[in-house]
Amino acid sequence: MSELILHHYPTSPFSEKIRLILGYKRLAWKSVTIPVIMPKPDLVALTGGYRKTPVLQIGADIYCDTALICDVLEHRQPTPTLYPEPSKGMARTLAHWADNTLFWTAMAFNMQPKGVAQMFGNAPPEMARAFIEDRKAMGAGMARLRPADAAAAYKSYLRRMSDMLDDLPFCWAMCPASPTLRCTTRCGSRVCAPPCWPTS
Ligand SMILES: N[C@@H](CCC(=O)N[C@@H](CS)C(=O)NCC(=O)O)C(=O)O
Repeated sequence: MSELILHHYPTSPFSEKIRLILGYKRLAWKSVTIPVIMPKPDLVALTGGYRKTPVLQIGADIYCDTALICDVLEHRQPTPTLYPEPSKGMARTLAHWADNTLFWTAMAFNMQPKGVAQMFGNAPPEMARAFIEDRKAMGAGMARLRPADAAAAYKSYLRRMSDMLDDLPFCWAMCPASPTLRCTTRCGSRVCAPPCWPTS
């Protein structure tokens, strides 16, 4: 069977989602570290133009988007499952919410000046500027949350997740919930940085 190769970079929350799942399923994998910002000539040549992170390669097959990558890994290694009955539908619904609503709210919250200062604290200022410009170009035309709205929504989401998790390792106790949810939450509390996208 062809080996799993993950194209990723350490600080990417969506990559962390897949790294956690690879560990959860005890799958061996090889790592290719890709650039955090454009240009990414090797990656886009491989994907046919897709620039986002991560990308899974299995032989000559390339899988973009972590929802698809989850299904591929679930098929390859069904146990332990990401989608246990009877909460299979709930797990997918939670993952979709975490990958979209929660992720973008966390990004809007973290991209405020204090968050950016924290993320790029020890890095040269050009690095922060290049990152912000790259993500602005990538998100051109996207609706953006205002910082105050992002802060209010994010706090509320964190409270809800805390209520759901309580003393349990995962949401709904027996299911691994959404690793993105766990990773994004850690980014939100500034343990893991940087977020991927600016909002202003
Ligand atoms: N829906 C995609 C979102 C992936 C995504 O937005 N990844 C971020 C990194 S965490 C990204 O691509 N940022 C821009 C980049 O890496 O060039 C997925 O689930 O894979």
